Amino acid sequence: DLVKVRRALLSVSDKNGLKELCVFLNKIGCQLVATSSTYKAIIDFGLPCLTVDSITKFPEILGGRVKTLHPKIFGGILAREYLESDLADMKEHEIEIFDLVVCNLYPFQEVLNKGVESEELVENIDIGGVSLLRAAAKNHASISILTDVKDYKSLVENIVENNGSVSLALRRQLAIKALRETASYDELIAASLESSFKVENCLTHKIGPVRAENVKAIDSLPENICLSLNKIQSLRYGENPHQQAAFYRLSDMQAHDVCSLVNMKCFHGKELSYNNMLDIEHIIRLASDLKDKCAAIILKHNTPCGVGISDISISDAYSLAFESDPVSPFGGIVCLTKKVTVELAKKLYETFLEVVIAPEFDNEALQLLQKKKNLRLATYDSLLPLSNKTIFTHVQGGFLAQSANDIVIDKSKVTYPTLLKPNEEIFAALEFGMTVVKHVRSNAIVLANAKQTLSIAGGFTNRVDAVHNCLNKNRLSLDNAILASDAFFPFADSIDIIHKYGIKHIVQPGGSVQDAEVIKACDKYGISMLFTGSRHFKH
Ligand code: 93A
Repeated sequence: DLVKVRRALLSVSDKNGLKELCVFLNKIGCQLVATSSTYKAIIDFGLPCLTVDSITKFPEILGGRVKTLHPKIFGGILAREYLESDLADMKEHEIEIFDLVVCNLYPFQEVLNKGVESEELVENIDIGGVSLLRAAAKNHASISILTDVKDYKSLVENIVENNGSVSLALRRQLAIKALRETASYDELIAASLESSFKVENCLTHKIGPVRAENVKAIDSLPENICLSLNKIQSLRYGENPHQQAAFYRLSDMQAHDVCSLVNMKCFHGKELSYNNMLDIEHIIRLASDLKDKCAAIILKHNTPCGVGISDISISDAYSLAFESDPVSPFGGIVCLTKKVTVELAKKLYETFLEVVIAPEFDNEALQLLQKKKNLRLATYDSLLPLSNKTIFTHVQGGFLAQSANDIVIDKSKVTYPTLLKPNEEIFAALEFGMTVVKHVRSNAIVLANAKQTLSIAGGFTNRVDAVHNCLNKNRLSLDNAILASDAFFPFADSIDIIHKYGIKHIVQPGGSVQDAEVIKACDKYGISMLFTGSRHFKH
């Protein structure tokens, strides 16, 4: 299981720690072979080294695009010393074995941070280095692969411990690390090219574990951003009349827009207020998640208070949204995903609303609604998908940034832990409930059926109070009602309450240490529960 380190290939962009490593390798009698600038550095350390060219008898070409891509190099990395036929090939073609590859890749992230042109960015896509990592990782039975400067020390210690050899355990760990590096490196390149070419990617692509979970997703947010803000307008006042306020917009909206205020045109009514703008931001995010449906959303104070979807008409969707909570819409805002008809306009006219936003308004509907001088009427061009967008939240002296919460339910993560499973109609209600609860301030609970919310409770500091509040204020029939929770139930106590109200279906992310207890309680009461695996905190 031990592999002696007799010959090493070095090709590193990051030269940190290189001297100490090479001094050590030289001391144990390991021959060093390196690509051009790595070779120069090693010679400058006063150590013996061979160039890759002297092995391949072929110069680096295309300005360095082809350096190590040669059978004399890759044969030496991929050969299995325990296989007769491999050894015969090596002999025939005069290829010598490498026992160690030290390679870190072109610093794509650093170049990206400098905000260079895409041509320079493309030049920093490493090809040979990625292949070196991949080949050495594949052949970890015979070779070690070092890619992170931080791991040089562990390798040296391992070699000392094993009298000049590397253990299989370490070679395996290094191989896994190298493969993770190539995966996240490629993900970063794909994401940056997608945003620099400013294309909306219409090809389906696999959302693998790298994209969903890898920390690189966070690393791919920029290191430095030069925010340039333009003052669009002064506002009458802020959240309260004694606060001053203005609306600023990023000058480069392409990279950062989140579909909100920016592509929305307010064409009638009083000037938009600070609170109107915040509410519009939040209602449009929820509308984006329902953009393929005929949906009506009523929202107050950043929180939806009624959501309806209909197969019949947009007017029907609004009635469904209004029905569950006819009190809260007073002074609220409404967003529709379809054209406002006269039938709907008549209903909207009956309530005091601050803003109505829709893709279009029927002429007759406009005539009626424009009679209300103060009511703001607005249109939007399109509801952009939330994916690949960065969301900024202000704090004093800075911003917090995160990528948009662009999933509702990731079907590959869904599990059915209870004895009873939901049928198709119930699944539709569970999906709808989860869509809405995602946009309610945590801790949030939503009661819904497949076409409307029945009750929405949010902003609670514990889950059981949210459950209580939601069930208690519901005034509609609970037939086929489902309960959606934005995060897991920490205890089974909420399930006891849910059962008392006769709810038979729950959707929640799961992931609590008490999940087993929660599942047991559901099974005891004949409740079906779906785990989505995706939490939707909204703070
Ligand atoms: O342009 S490459 O993709 N072509 C190659 O064949 C190749 N081989 C190694 N870049 C290649 N490398 C990379 O060069 C390594 O990943 C490393 O980052 C860098 C080291 O080159 P130098 O020693 O000249 O600085």
